Amino acid sequence: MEACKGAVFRLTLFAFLTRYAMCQEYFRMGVNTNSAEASQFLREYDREASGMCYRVTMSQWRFVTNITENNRRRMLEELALSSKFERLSWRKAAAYDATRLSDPQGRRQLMKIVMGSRAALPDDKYSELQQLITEMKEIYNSAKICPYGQKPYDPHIPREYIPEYQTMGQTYHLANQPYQHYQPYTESSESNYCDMQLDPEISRILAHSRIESELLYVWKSFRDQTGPKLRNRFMRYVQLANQAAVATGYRDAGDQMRAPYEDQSFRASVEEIYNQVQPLYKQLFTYVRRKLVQRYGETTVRSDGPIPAHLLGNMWAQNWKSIMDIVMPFPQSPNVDVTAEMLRQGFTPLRMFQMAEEFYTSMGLKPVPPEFWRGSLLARPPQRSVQCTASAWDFCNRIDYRIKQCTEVTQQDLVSTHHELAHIQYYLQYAEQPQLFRDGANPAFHEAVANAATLSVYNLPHLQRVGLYQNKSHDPYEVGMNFLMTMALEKVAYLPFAFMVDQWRWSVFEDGVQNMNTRWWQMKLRYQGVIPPLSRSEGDFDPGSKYHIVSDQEYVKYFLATILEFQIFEQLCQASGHTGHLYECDVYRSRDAGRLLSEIMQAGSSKPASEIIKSMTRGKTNRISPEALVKYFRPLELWLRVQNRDESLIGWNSNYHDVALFAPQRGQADTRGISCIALVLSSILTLL
Ligand code: X8Z
Ligand code: ZN
Repeated sequence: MEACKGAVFRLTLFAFLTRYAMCQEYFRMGVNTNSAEASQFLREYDREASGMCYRVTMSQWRFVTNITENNRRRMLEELALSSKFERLSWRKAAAYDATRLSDPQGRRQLMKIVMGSRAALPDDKYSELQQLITEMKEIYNSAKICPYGQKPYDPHIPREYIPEYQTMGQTYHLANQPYQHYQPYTESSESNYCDMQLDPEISRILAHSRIESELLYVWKSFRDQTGPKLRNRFMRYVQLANQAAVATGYRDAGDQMRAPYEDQSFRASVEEIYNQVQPLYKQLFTYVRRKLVQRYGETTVRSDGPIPAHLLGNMWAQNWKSIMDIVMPFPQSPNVDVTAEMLRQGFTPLRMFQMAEEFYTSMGLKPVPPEFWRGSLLARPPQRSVQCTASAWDFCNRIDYRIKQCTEVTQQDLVSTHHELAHIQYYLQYAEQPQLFRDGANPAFHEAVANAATLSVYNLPHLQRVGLYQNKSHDPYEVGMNFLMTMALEKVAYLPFAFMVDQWRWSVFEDGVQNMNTRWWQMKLRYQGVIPPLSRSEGDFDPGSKYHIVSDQEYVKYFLATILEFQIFEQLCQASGHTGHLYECDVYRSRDAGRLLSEIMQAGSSKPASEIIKSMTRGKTNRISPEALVKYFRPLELWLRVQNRDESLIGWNSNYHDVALFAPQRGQADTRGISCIALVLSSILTLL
């Protein structure tokens, strides 16, 4: 289960960049320099914004924990009110020349209101943009596909993809849910027959089916149900988001999205980090590819080529942990999962949350308030429809904090419970900041802090300390490598994907919407080394298969969070006095680690992230650095190098056929009239 910070309110008023020294000439500011007036405005804003945030968050909570038409309507009404409030506040804030105000915290708050908003657009365009995003999200969320291989017959799927007879009735058993692989079609099931959604049905097939034709079918069908309906709306969205950004003083909407990082060479910084982790990724990639060649054969996976994107256990090839069965380093040693032990000891969702709370209080951090236990939804309620993705909620009144999680008694959910409670801890720690600063130091911080804490929870020493794992007579080296491989499939495999999503989005904002799908696959090939399993065209819109693209959520934060979580974890481990492998560190019961964590969290976004990193690393650096991640995986990297020693190529070679899968054909969506050959050549050149 993926986990997330809940309140969506901040997505509209998303944080921003102060770009301080520059902003006078760069942004059009107002003329009012009266500091007393500005302070008065900010005090009122703080009160009203907190109240507005409470109402919107409550309406969203009611909707996602009880999905009814009525709750949806109320939520939309509250969101409309909050949009009005945002526009009004923007106008008031933009009347000040923030750069001339004497109080630096006031300046920072004013800049936050003005620079993160799209309220500089005229009314009609602002509403159109909001409406487009709502529609795109609805199209995405309502995408459904038919089960594999039965009526209604899809003429686009070649004959060889019609299911093998012998797959009928095969059943996979997952953690708690038996999964029926093949549902024979009957007339009576027609009404809800084509009813498979991304979560959970389609994702489960991609994770657990090992039938190539079935993987291909769901991979393609989901894209057919999303991309083409989203493409034109997305193009208009790009136009309007760019207009809003320019009217606010940015070059384009990508520039505005990068602003909260307060780093003038942000793109170069991110690219440098990517380059530093690429060698590790290529080692992992090369080893995984060999295992896939062994599993699916050379005709499906070329032994020095890119990997077809449907074989990696995930719709976007972003998290490969579901193919651990194919790539496990030491299958004779266990891949530790304490689910069975938790069930044996009679764990319940409530006990899991109490245990996670004790993890934080053992470090001297805050217990959750009574309102948390009263208001949270910790298990799937019977007889009502709920959006089950785990999330942590701050109701903006310094009292009410909640988690929504349809908890099952599994190790995965135990980790998720600690992750969500870390978000709550963050909310509690920065609660005394003004509303505008109640957020992570930059957009990557919340996820990074939550994941840093969970890095401690996953590992064997911790599971032993809390009585969930007894050291059996297994080879500790083999158990360690299996553990690190699971972590690498989740974290290292993810990095190039998390990096490329916004590379693509920024390029669309910057260079325009022509050949969007080709450019998406160029980047997938260049950074991830994956290709589409069948031919794509500009009629497809594969970026639209990723929710964060259509819902206007920036993505590079997940790349940076994955890097930063290891950096934070290493600092916590140092503070706790840990020696030895980083992957074996447990910060449970360390007051010193708790003190450091609370220092990181307390400032919220009142200071630039660089200051927080500098004090966290005791002056060593003020930048996000991948050194700790590389160190964490070093033992696995050494093992991978040995496994890959006979490989002719670490990484991938792409050829004409790979690129032809997604380069536009002559005359198709090639607005500049470049011939097919020229485009294929230029694609190959870009890859070099
Ligand atoms: O979007 C999410 C969470 C909400 S913050 C479900 N995640 C990213 C994704 O799904 O792509 C968590 C991992 C990365
Ligand atoms: Zn999270």
